Amino acid sequence: TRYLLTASAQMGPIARSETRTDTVRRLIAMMQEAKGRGCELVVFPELALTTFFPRWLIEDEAELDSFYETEMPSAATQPLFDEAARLGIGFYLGYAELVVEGGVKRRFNTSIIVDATGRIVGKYRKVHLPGTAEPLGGRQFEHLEKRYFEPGDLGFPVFRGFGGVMGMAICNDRRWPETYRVMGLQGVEMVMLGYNTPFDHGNNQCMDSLTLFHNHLSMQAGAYQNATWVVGTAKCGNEEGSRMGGQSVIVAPSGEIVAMACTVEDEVITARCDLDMGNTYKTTIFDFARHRRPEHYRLIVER
Ligand code: CDT
Repeated sequence: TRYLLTASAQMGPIARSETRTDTVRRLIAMMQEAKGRGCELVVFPELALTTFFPRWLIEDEAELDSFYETEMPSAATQPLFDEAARLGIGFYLGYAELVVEGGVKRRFNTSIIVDATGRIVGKYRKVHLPGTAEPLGGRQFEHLEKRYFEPGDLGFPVFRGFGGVMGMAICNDRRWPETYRVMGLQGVEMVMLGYNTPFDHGNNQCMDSLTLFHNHLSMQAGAYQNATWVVGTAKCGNEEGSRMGGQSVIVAPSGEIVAMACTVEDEVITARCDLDMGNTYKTTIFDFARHRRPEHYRLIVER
């Protein structure tokens, strides 16, 4: 057994007016709680440093830029890294990333893994961007991720750390089986992901009423079918009038939920995750080398 005591640090809403310093303080408080409960790793949400700004059409470039990080860590986020090193705890953090390459601005919806010494050991950029590039109009909130980010260009890498094989995804990625399978083929043992999921995202009452069901369905299926732990962490509650789902979870390789948040506020949940648990599945029903038939899956990459 390889036990990894893991925390999911769900966040309640972040107001548009909340400063990075205030938000980092909230993250640090939850990191301390996680460490106090013996955890070695804490998973924060997607875009955990600001409000979920893709809900608005923001035409002023300087205003838009203010939601992105141009360096990581920065003066505002350094205290989180310092506290991680002081406590000896690692973390996953989602944030909006702005890089300038050849004089051109590039924007990504990004996450990092930071080890227990405060060093960045892995980076991922969200591949599946939901929503639209142009505002749809006629609705209270837009979902403009396709406008504000380009698709990630790093694939789905895995990283050795915390005694196992670690992977990352971000929000909408969790709904796609390919996300987990690409990491599953690299032997992933824990997938960390953060999400911001508004209840009105489908603009269809039937679909929207199943928001929390689909949240768990996706992560439980991904975990089971790839024999991996999944740690899904929400930013949730009523954020600037947009209601978002919570129910952050830690899912075992069996597909079972072993911990779940019961508020839509800042809340830390924890589980003792045995990274060896997936081996039972990886050597039997999901022994990929013996049972997969990739010659019949060509269509998946051709279309
Ligand atoms: N952040 C994010 O990816 N949210 C989407 C919902 C919006 S779909 C327009 C999700 O898949 O949860």
